[in-house]
Amino acid sequence: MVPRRIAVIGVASGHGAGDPGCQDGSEVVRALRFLSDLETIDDGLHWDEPVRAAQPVPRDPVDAVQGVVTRLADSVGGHLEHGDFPLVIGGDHSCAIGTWSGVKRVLGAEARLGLIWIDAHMDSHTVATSQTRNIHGMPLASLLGHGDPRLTGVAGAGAKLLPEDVCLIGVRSFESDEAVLLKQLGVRVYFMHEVRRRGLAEVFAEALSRVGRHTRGYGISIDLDALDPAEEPGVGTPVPGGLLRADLTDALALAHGDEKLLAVEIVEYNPYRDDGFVTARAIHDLCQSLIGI
Ligand code: NNH
Ligand code: MN
Ligand code: MN
Ligand code: MN
Repeated sequence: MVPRRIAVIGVASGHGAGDPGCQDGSEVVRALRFLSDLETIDDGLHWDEPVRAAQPVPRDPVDAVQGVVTRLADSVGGHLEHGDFPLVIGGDHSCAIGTWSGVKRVLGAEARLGLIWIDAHMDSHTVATSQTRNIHGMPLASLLGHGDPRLTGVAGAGAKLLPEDVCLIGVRSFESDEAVLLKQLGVRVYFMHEVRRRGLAEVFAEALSRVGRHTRGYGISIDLDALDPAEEPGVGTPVPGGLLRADLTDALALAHGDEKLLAVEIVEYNPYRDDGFVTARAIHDLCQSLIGI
């Protein structure tokens, strides 16, 4: 594999979440040097200054998130164009709109982008269907072209992903409207019960082949609440019955060194709920298995 510099882009925003504590997640990981042993691999690892909302922060959260994700899309796209490997650390999951719109902008209109979405949730609401109105429950719908045009139009109008190029893994908490949308679109959802029955490694390998099949490349979006909260406390919306860290690191190793892996994001880290920085260590372990030696 061509050595690439890893560009870590923190997102200092919780404007899409009910609990905004994740806005400080990336800076805690940076300040406490949880990724420092990855600094020596390949062409090194470099932290950007975090992406934030415009000041003063717009009162409408959709406007606040739009500002964050527009800047993030520019940053991710710019790094890709320079040959860096973007590693986005959230922030709440609404940042996915920026990460993957930025990658898609660089690929261009013709090339398809695949995405593996690892999450306890579906994140496939629109403003019209969401009960909480929290934008971190909407980014996947938005990337598929559904929802508020301020979010679907980031880095170019229209859908950034085709339904058949997307897989969700680890889902166990959702509302009916978002499930109906994904079913209508034909998006493959590996619910937690299927993961438990078949094993994460088998499911993940199948997802990799699906997102790589008709695409130029693919990304991986990891919401830390996919992991089991008994093991990983540092998330804003824990849901019991999740993935084990060891199983996820083993599965992610299947994508290690894959030329078609274009970018990774790890989101929803809430340091205020992370007693003993257990989940910060999970971020390290996930990165290690994806991009370490
Ligand atoms: N589905 C819920 C909502 O829309 C929860 C979303 N929370 C997340 N998503 N953390 O990953 O508010
Ligand atoms: Mn940089
Ligand atoms: Mn989630
Ligand atoms: Mn999520």
